[in-house]
Amino acid sequence: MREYENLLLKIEEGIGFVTINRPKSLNALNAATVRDLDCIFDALAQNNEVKVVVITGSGEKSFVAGADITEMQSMSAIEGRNWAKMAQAVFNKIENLPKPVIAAVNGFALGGGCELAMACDIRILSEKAKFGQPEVSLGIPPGFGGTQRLARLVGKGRAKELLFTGDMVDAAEAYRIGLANKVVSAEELINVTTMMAQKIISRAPIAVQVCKAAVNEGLDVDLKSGVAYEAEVFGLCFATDDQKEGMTAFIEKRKPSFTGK
Ligand code: CO8
Repeated sequence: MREYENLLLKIEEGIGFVTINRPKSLNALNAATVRDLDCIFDALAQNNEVKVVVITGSGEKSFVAGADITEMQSMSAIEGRNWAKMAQAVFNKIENLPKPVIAAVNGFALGGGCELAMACDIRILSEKAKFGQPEVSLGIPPGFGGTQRLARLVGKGRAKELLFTGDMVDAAEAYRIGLANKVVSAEELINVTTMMAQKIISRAPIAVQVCKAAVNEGLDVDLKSGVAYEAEVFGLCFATDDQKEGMTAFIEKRKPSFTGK
């Protein structure tokens, strides 16, 4: 895989660790970083060695402190719309990657950082994490999916409060309102995230993949269409070796050994 200007990539035991690496600006997302994310997620989708992706931020203070304000300051309306569309396409790509993506949120997840974390499947927070959509203090609304994904995650009323006030919430509050799956100490963050990734890797990969697709598809359609989609992918899994292995192993009272086929 190639070198990235503002991202670090480490692949270890099936986990692709992506680190946003602009610590001097608290890992703010400039256009070059969003382009890097676009390329890296294309590469991760194709890389069979990678089963689960983990995204985190460089340094101890910040996951991502938003889109880069210095780059946005002088944008025209058309440039603003194009910037939002470009980043939205990349975040949609992350959300629909056919592998689980976990955000290990090590500090500030503000604006575009909160939106990036919400495009991931699972969010594990350090106690130091802080979430918020402070865009209204800058004269703009969120533009990387925040108005949509926040409401889907925490509900309409709480999303509107966070969007209208621009307030930050700490990790405990983020957990309470459903923005976080787990909160752990800063020291434990990568270990706990790795353990969850390893557990997911030990399960049947195609089954995990179709779970992700079914949840994502289902949330965009009515319940009847969602459960119909579920029936299709459920049926499809009976054509896999892993379904035979999983059920045989259960009956033989042993651990399954999945191949992803
Ligand atoms: N963009 C650019 N630089 C940033 C950003 C950012 N989002 N956040 C922090 N930095 C820089 C600071 O300017 C500072 O640089 P320097 O050392 O050169 O002065 C450095 O990072 C360290 O930051 P601070 O000194 O401010 O650190 P503090 O600990 O005092 O404060 C905060 C940390 C609270 C995170 C503070 O930096 C802050 O409020 N940052 C901005 C947070 C924010 O408003 N984020 C939302 C940005 S807008 C956005 O994400 C919209 C996405 C959708 C766009 C739609 C397109 C049209």
